[in-house]
Amino acid sequence: MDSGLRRNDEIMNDSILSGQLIEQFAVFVARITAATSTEELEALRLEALGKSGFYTRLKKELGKIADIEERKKSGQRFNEDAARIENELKIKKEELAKKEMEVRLRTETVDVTLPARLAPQGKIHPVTQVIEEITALLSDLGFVVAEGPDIEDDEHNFDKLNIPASHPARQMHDTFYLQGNGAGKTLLRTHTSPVQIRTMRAGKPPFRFIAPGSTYRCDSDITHTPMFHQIEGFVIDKNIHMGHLKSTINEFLKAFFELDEVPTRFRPSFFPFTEPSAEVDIGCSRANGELKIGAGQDWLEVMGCGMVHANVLKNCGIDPNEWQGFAFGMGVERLAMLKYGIPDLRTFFDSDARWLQHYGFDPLNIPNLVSGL
Ligand code: 2U9
Repeated sequence: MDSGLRRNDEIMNDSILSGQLIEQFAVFVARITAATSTEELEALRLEALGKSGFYTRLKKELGKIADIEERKKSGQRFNEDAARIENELKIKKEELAKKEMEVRLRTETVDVTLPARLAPQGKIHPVTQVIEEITALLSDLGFVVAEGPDIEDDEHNFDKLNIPASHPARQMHDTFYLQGNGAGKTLLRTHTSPVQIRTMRAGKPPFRFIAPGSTYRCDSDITHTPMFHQIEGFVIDKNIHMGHLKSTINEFLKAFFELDEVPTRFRPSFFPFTEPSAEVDIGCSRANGELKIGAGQDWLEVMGCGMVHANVLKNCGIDPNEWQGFAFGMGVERLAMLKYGIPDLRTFFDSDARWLQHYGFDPLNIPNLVSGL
């Protein structure tokens, strides 16, 4: 009795499954044929063959068919149906994609006369630009670039530059000390001059290089920022004298300000690392409150310079009776302000993108003397 009942249930179950298979196949084929868009077709594909689609679910049920013959028949039919559905989907997809493309080609237009939408373009900061310009034109006078660390020690920043601990010049530099006291304390370099010390100690004369870079002084007002930039020029060779210094600076200033003539005045001054020392003024006019460089009755200080002090050479193992040289130093921001009419030093480091758009320079336009500054 029991076994008779189970048999009836099984027959019932088997016929439900094969009935579903036959019925759903016809339904899917009809729906695929009627589909009008690729989105609708994709939804149908998921419904039939997707992870929880009809055929995927049914596959798990097939194994439960009790009658072996029936299971075989249903399995075969299942495989054929699933493959045919997949094929129908593919054919329909191509047909619909073609139709949709035809509609787009008929209806969508491109106005080729519209202005292009330009990608926002970054700008080169005036400090970078001026360093590039000065590097380009001094490289034409035979200078190469030397670099050194921003974090220095007393020895390279002061001692070797003829600025001993007791020297009042140390107070002139408002130094950011980082750690330690006495010998070996670290600091943020107050000028790029330690680069010259390191370069001299690492090599042998002659030398002809520039040292551009960031420098730091604990000072902040309308004309000072705690971080600023310097470029120093440095020449050590045989029989170098003040004439070489003056002609180099004169040529440099004419090239930098892009003028045929720039009157200069070398005013005696003092730096511990040069002797004699001078400050360099250029001729200008300030008529009607407008600064004009290169002409007029006024003077404007632009840089400092001098012959390298014999003590500095000795400190670096160089015999001052055999080798002499000159050095000059300038503030990059100051030169950028003068050349490009930037009125306020503090705006250089405000990180205001509008300021940079206004005062910045186009990238990929590296200056050189052939294509011009
Ligand atoms: C060594 C020997 C000599 C570098 C020099 C100056 C004069 C100078 C200032 C200009 C404006 C710094 O940025 S600023 O405030 N610099 O006036 N610099 S001579 O002389 C050196 C450097 C290194 C070993």
